[in-house]
Amino acid sequence: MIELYTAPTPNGYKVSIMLEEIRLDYSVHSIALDQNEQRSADFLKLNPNGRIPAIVDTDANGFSVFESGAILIYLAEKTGQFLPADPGERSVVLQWLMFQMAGVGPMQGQANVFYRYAPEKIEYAIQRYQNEVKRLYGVMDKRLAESSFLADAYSIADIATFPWVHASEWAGVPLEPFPNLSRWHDEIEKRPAVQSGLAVPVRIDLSANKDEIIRKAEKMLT
Ligand SMILES: N[C@@H](CCC(=O)N[C@@H](CS)C(=O)NCC(=O)O)C(=O)O
Repeated sequence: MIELYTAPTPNGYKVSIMLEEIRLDYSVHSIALDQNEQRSADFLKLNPNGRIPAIVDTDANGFSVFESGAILIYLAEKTGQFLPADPGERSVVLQWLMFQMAGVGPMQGQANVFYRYAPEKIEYAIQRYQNEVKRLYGVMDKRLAESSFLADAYSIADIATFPWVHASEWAGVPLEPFPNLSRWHDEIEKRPAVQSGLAVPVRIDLSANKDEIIRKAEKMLT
């Protein structure tokens, strides 16, 4: 059994989608980011970085894993799914996973902060991060013109990237200029496991709950 510590954010959805895809038994611990539960002493034992997601594998003597990319690799290796064994094929998956972890996530996260949450709107910072997200989306759009998925088949690279692209509007980056990325997004969105994963710990409608989400994010960022 996997214990998942999460919140309704793109990094959290990566792991809930993965757990739904691999059909592993899991229980959910919802972490209230606006109450700073991610910085509590108990949670810091699981993730010294004080961020969600984190998992505990009760079948492996309570072994815990933090960093969403490392969690996806752990679960893929544990179940032999969504990360090929062949060194070349595996490397392609890991290249796109690293691209997400080091590029799309951090840049889009900062675009969210400066475009959505920051009380002071700093035009230079908004442009800087939105333009970087657009550049990264362009790289994926080109790749997806010649490939159905980021790697050669549906993999943890797609699972890591989908929740961020799914929330592109929140960062003020529309998907229309990226037709291949849009096609990829729409196909992945239809997967039943993806729909179930997006409802963990609760399904959030970003546009309907805009003010509340911004208020909660402001609390977390102080
Ligand atoms: N590199 C980390 C990033 C995790 C991360 O930034 N999580 C955010 C939610 S998406 C969080 O916990 N934020 C709480 C905070 O900043 O205090 C990962 O991929 O797991």
